[in-house]
Amino acid sequence: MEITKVETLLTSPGRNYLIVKITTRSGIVGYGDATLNGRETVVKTFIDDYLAEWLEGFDSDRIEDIWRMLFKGGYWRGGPVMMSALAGVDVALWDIKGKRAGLPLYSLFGGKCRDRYGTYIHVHGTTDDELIEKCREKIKEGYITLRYSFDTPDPFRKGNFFRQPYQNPLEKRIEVGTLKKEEQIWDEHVYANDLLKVTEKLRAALGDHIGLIHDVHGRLSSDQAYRVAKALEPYHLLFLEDPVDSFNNKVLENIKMQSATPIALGELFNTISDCRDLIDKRLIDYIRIDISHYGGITPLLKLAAFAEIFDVKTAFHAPSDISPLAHAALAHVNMHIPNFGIQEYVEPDAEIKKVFRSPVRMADGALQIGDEAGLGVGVLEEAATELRYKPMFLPYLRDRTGAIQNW
Ligand code: GCO
Ligand code: MG
Repeated sequence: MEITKVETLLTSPGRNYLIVKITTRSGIVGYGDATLNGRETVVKTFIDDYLAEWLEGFDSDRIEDIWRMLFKGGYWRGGPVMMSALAGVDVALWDIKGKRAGLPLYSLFGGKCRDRYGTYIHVHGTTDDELIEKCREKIKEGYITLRYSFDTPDPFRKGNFFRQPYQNPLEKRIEVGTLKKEEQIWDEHVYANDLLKVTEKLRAALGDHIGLIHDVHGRLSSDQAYRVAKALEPYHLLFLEDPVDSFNNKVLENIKMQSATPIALGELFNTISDCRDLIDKRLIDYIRIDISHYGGITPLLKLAAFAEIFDVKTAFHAPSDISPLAHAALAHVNMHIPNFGIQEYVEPDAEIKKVFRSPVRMADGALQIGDEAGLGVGVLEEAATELRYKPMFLPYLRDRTGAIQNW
C-alpha cells in the first residue's frame, strides 16, 4: 500500500515521547515509537526533514526493503538518533502490515512460543530496611523478579548520597531532570562495598527463590567490577547489568572467565556491529537491546535469532523512557522468540493512558498481549497534541576529583 504521509507527534504525558505516524493511501494508519530520552527533538528533526519525504510513495508492505534503503541507502548510518528514527518508522510499518492482514504481529513473525512472558520491576530504597520492605510489597503483588537499587551514604561528606538511576513508576521523571547541567558525585569504591552488603541482606531477607537484578549502569571500572562480580556469586543474581562500560569487550571477557554471575548488557547498542562479538564469543548471558534505539522490529528479530544460536537470552531494555508503542512491539517479539529471558516493564500510569491505549496486561507477575490486529495500541492524537513537550535532560556524574564518569 502506498505511503502517503509520515508525521511525528511529540507528546509529554509526564515524560516526553516521540510518536511516528504513517498513513497509507487505503487509509490504514500505523504508529511507532522513536523516543530517545532527552534528545527527542533531534530525532523529530531527522524524521521530519529527512525521512518523511523520502518515504512517501513507497509500498508500506516492503518493510525489509524500506529498512535497508533507509539504513544503507543514505550512506551515513548508525548512532542513536538515526536508529531511533528508523525504529519509529519500522514499527509503524509493521503496525500497518498487521492491521492489513487482520493479525497480531506475533502471528506474522511465526506465531507464539509462549502464553505469557516474565517481567521485573524497579524497586529503590533510601535505606536497607525500606528496600526490603518495598521488595516484600512487590512480591505480594505477584512479582517474582526485582531490580533493586539503593542510596549509599557518603562516609566522607555528611548528607551526601550516591544514588543509582532507577525508576519509580510514580516518579517517572527520576531519570531525567529539568536542569541542563545537573551534576552528581560518584565514588565507585564506596558504592561497590555497599552493593555487596545490601545484596547479602536482601538475599537473606527474601529467601532463595526471588530473582534479583542489579544495574551498575557502567559505573565501575574494571578492577572493581571483577571483584564485585565474583563476590556476588553466593547471592545468585538473575543478572548483573552493565558492570562496566558497554564497549569494553576485553574486560567483559575477563569478567566472564573469572565469575559465575550472569551478565546483561546492551541498552546503548544501535546496530549488530556493537554486539556481534559479545554474542558469538558468549561474553554476556542476556542481551539488553532497546527496540526504539536499534531500528525497530526488523533488526530485533534478526538479533534474537542470532543470539539464540549462542544460547544468549533476551532482556530487552524498556524503562518508562520509551512509550507503550515500544512496549507493545516488544510484547509481540517476546511472545514469539524462543530465547526470551525476561522483560523490563513499567506499567503506564493514568497520564500516559490519556494518550496510549496499551494492549499489554499484567497478570500474576507476568505480561500478556491480546490478539488485536497489528501492534494493538490506540493513540489518542488530540490528547497527545495537548500534552506539550517539556525540555528535560539527563544528569551527569563526576568522581571526587571532578573527572567525568559514566552516568
Ligand atoms: C535501565 C536503564 C535505564 C536508563 C535510561 C536512560 O536499565 O532501565 O539503565 O534506566 O538509565 O534508559 O534514559
Ligand atoms: Mg540499564
